Amino acid sequence: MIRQPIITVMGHVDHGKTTLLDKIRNTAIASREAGGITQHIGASEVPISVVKKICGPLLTKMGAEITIPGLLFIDTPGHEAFTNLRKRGGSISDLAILVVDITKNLEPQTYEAMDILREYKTPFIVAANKIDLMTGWKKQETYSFAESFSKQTKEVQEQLEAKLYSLVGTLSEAGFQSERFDRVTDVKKELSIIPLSARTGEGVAELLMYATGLSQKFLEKRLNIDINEPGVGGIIEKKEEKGLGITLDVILYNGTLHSNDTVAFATSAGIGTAKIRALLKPKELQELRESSSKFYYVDFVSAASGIKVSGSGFDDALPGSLIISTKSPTYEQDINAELKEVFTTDKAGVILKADTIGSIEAISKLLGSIDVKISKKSLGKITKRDVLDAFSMRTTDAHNAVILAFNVGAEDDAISESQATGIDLLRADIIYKLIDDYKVWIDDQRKRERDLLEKALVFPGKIRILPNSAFRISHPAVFGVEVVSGRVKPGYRMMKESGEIVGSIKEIQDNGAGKQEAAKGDSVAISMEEITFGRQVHEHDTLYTYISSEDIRALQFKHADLLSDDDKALLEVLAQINRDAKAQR
Ligand SMILES: Nc1nc2c(ncn2[C@@H]2O[C@H](COP(=O)(O)OP(=O)(O)OP(=O)(O)O)[C@@H](O)[C@H]2O)c(=O)[nH]1
Ligand SMILES: [Mg+2]
Repeated sequence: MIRQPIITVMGHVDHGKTTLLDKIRNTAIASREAGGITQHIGASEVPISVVKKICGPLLTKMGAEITIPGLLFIDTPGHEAFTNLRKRGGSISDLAILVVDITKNLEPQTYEAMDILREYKTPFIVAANKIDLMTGWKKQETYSFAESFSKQTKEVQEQLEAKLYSLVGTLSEAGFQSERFDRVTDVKKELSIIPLSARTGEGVAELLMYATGLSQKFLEKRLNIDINEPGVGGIIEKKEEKGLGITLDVILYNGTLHSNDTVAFATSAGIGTAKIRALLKPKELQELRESSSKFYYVDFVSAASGIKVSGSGFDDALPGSLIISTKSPTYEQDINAELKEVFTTDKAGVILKADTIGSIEAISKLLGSIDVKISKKSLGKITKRDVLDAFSMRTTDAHNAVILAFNVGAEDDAISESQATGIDLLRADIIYKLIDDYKVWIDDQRKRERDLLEKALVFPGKIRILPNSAFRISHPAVFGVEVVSGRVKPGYRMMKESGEIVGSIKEIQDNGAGKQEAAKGDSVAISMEEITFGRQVHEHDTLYTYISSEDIRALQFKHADLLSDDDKALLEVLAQINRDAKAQR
């Protein structure tokens, strides 16, 4: 049997994913969403009859006989859900539609979506949405872009072409060759851009024609399934439903699931199993994520399908996990393999917490791509144990001692422990934001380390004692100096050109105010406890910071990035003084 292709709609927030599906289904789900934002993964089946009605004669234009029974669309709230639908051994999404608001071009989540699509080698079509917002656009009563476009004025057409041209440019910068669909010569090498309006419907015919045609032409093998096989799918959401208890929203992508099957899935403690009590299917063109009142009970369901599964024992099921009928002889192996792959960690690294297996998987991949190691991955709130584990990572590398948490809160004692230990908790509910926060954190960390290092290191300095500037002769001696090169700080030991150490700087003052450092060009007063002015030091004397030969080498080779050219030259002078003094002794 040929199953329906699973087509995931992705893209930046508000670019029109749900509205596009509404147009295809003739529903109005987007307008009912709280805050106008999609917060759950959706799934809905569009039978081929509806596709045919929208496309008309266009449908056969791609030259393939249409045998697929319809399209199973997955609506996503941004990127996160997408990886939830990915399973070991291949993705359950056969094809994707990347929705781009043509008035805005590419945005962060668009890029993130493209990264994910590239990573999983998922073929996709670009829907250049909101063409009706072109100034002067005259809405036409048609689903066909070609027809509507031909009826627009030359100015409007040019305006749209310019927008598309810019889109092609940014897509190319992102590494994807693309063209307006009717100019694509090889669909395997170039992305097809379909200009459309989810609001008016113009262009939806071409979109469906491409989605159907590409599936039929290139995915046929993949869509061939044996419905007698045990059902295999992915858990996209776990929800409490009135009268049903904890239910699972599942995308079934292989085989058949029966209403009396026992199914296995991943839990944080390993493999869990539960007996299905009821299988509920949304009616045609209805959304899986909508209220279950629009569902009907079925005895069995075959792939591909979005279904709600109810039964007792799903409480521990991890969203994002595989769900497999235990009739499958390999269910244990399959789930264990998945758990192992997702939860494999490094010996040393940051600590990752997330809400679903899918997000653990996605964030792990993204962190891996910037060479960040992870020492612990787990689901759920940040616990005190996590903070302690992060703390113990300090011994490996200070940059490992941090917790990255996606879409989860923190236990109270975890927060107090983090404050006590100084372990930072980076929390975000957008994946790329979490990664960005981590990058910022690392930069801060490096800067702080550098500051600390700068404080701890002794840098070269050369000062000259000013004439008529002795404020005090001794206990301590206080006199004016000019910093000729480098810098001096309280605590620095000073020596003469001969290498003889005269004492250390006690304080630096500038017009009566204490200073932590005086740099080249500054004239300041310094105090030194051990000397008597006029005896060990005199007007016009030059003094140098004493730095041991080993420390000079350490500065030159390990911390060269902290040195100016002047510093480097002065270090050479200091090294020479050390050598001469040693030869004298
Ligand atoms: N003018 C115009 N507005 C559109 C079009 N498509 C969507 N919109 C509007 O854009 C806004 C966002 O649309 P949604 O469909 O909710 O966007 P979405 O991509 O599903 O958003 P999330 O699911 O939250 O990521 C709504 O106000 C829509 O009415 C279009 O083609 N033309
Ligand atoms: Mg939406």
